[in-house]
Amino acid sequence: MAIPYEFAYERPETAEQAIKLLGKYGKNARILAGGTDLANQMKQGFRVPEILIDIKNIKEWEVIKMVNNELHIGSLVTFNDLRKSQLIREKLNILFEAAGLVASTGVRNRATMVGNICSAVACMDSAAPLLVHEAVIHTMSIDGERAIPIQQWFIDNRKTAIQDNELVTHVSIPIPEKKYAGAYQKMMRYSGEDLSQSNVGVLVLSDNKYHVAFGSVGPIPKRSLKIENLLNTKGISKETIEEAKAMIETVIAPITDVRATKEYRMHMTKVMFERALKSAVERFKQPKLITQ
Ligand SMILES: Cc1cc2nc3c(=O)[nH]c(=O)nc-3n(C[C@@H](O)[C@@H](O)[C@H](O)COP(=O)(O)OP(=O)(O)OC[C@H]3O[C@@H](n4cnc5c(N)ncnc54)[C@H](O)[C@@H]3O)c2cc1C
Repeated sequence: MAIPYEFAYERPETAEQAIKLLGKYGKNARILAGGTDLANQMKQGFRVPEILIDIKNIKEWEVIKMVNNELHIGSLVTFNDLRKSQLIREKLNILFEAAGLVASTGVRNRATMVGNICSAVACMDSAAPLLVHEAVIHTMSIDGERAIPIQQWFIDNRKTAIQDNELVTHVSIPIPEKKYAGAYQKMMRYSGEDLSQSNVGVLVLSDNKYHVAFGSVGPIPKRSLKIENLLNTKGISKETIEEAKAMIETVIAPITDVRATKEYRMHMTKVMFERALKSAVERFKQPKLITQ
């Protein structure tokens, strides 16, 4: 299916050129990264921009790097870049794991992590890992720069805190000073190219602290401070895990759609939470690089 209308196309070489164009066209412009979501949205008429601003020539945004105690992931970093990065494998094992479960190699070669959180479709795979790691989204516009904590980024299904004249330059993730380990669980109808029916991320930190986030089971992915408080205060035991699983009923709000019923999502999210928690605890106790 072709895109059934005309639009202008610009490919700026620098961040300054890109934000100037965005400042000029505002809500009539769309940033183009990998295009895996945007091309479909334009074909279906869900997005009808006057101009596409293709950012792929802005090489500084292809980078994954450590800056002091933060890991920075540029807005052109694809899911396969994440998979190839030793830094991600060593420092953000949960994101490495989630990236490997996104679609297929072909899609992962083009799809960026930043495009994923800008599309903000509830079933996205990068949200739970970024939520448990308390990532910060960095934006730029002709009015200046903003740093938005990921907890404030997702406003509704497909709606984020970004303004019409802003683009995302990178995401920063603070690396905990002490030992930590994460685990990600994704449920899909079949292995391979499918969106998640439900997903769970768990991060185990030193001093018996836990971060827990859920995706695909409500309009926006979210962290549950309630479940975290329970685990932080009572520790991990068979009883607390059962208590936390019961609590999930009050935390998530799954719907029935073509991919699963709400009852199945609710049941399986509890199962996946337990698997993710146990796996993260195991990795915390016996750290080793994951390969899958
Ligand atoms: C067949 C298929 C299977 C898929 N399977 C999965 C899956 O299993 N899991 C999953 O999570 N996702 C999946 N996806 C969706 C995933 O490919 C996208 O969400 C992707 O990550 C978006 O990145 P992109 O670079 O392609 O963004 P684009 O399509 O270029 O852009 C997406 C949106 O983000 C905006 N945008 C992009 N970059 C910026 C920026 N720097 N600043 C401001 N706005 C920006 C664009 O304007 C657009 O609105 C799948 C897609 C396809 C086609």
